[in-house]
Amino acid sequence: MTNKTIKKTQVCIIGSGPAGLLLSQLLHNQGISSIIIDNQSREHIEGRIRAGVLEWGSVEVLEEAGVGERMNREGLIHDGFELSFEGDRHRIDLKALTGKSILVYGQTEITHDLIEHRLDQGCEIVFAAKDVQPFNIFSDQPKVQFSKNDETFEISCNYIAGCDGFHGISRKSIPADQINNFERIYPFGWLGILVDKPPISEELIYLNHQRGFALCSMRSHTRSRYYLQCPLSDSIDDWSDQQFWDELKMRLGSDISKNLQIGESIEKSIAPLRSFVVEPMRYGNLFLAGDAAHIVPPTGAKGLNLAVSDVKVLANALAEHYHKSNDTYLERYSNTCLKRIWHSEHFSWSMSIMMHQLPDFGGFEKRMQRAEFDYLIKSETASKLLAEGYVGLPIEI
Ligand code: RFL
Ligand code: PHB
Repeated sequence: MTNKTIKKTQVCIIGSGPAGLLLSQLLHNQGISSIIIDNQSREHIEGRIRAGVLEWGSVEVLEEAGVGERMNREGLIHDGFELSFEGDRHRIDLKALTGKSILVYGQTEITHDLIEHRLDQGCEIVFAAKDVQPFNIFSDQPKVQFSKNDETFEISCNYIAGCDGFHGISRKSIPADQINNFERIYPFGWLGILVDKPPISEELIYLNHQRGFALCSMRSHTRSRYYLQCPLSDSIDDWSDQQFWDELKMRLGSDISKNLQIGESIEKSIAPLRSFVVEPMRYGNLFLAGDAAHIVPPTGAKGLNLAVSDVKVLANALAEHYHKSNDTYLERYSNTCLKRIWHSEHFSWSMSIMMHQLPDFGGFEKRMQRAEFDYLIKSETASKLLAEGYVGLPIEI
């Protein structure tokens, strides 16, 4: 028989992305213990380039969690963004239309800040764990087993939080007949590039050109992030930096691209676009949160923000359980989250459809896209609707 090291905690968290780390931090602030297990190394996790835009509601949760110091110092407040459609430009004034702004601060930085905080406070984060497996999910003593350096470990807990992203093990551990999946896969991807050059513009630009979608974003005043819609069959080897810049310039047009500063890429990657939701987000004592439960296409910048709102709801529900023996919040966790999730799913889906070139779109559908854009220009009500979706609904717990 092989030896097993057994540990105990109140909440075992699978996944050390923003959802898992922030949940652990919010629980710690409520005096609730957790252990985090991830199958990737710390270097890999801290090196991933992902989201860049935070809703104000997310900023407030991160501040409340105690990890807002660097974010508030280095993050860039944006009061609006720009849409460009076949060369016609329209600014969405978020501040004037909704009273709210967004914060440009990289997910990479949030993850780094959270890992530092959690380790400083003595939280156990197991990186590079192998064969992570939740079991006894339906009992009042669920467990998570994994191995590391040829040793086997078992974490015994009250609850498991499945924060292990779309490809994680948590959702897959739920019997298929106990959940419903809703999915749409888009017939294109986003090719992203990171470059140490000042951004092309002070605000983000989302652009639909007949050659495809493009996005001009940033991480700071000296670091820019650009995306191009590309065929799913492309690989990053098909795109030299020069090819990327040439294609971006064509889509931006001379008016916008005159401010483009190009350079050698420091990261390049292709991401597929998907909409996905699982219902419900709970099975026994396993709670799913973040990308483990839902995916949005990145066009609306919602994925990270949904991860933040899920774990805010979950941390509150667990605090009600531990401190007030009140389980009503845990019971309604899935329904509470799904309302906000479906709103963001709809927003991300509709913004994606308006701003991309879809291979099966003919003349009729293209005129529908144009009509939607023209309506945004003409109608403050239409712009306000888009602005409200972009800054995000309030987080209700
Ligand atoms: P993550 O970040 O994927 O973290 C999951 C963690 O689980 C680990 N893991 C496992 N651990 C143990 N056992 C297993 N079997 C495991 N399998 C996986 C992984 O190693 C990882 O550490 O999920 P989380 O925490 O739910 O966070 C979600 C966000 O990462 C995601 O929604 C956003 O990045 C999406 N997103 C954006 N969201 C925004 O809100 N604003 C944006 O501007 C934005 N831009 C983007 C994006 C996502 C993009 N890509 C790469 C798809 C731009 C892009 C290009
Ligand atoms: C990013 O900067 O990575 C980014 C910004 C806005 C989006 C998606 C990604 O909608």
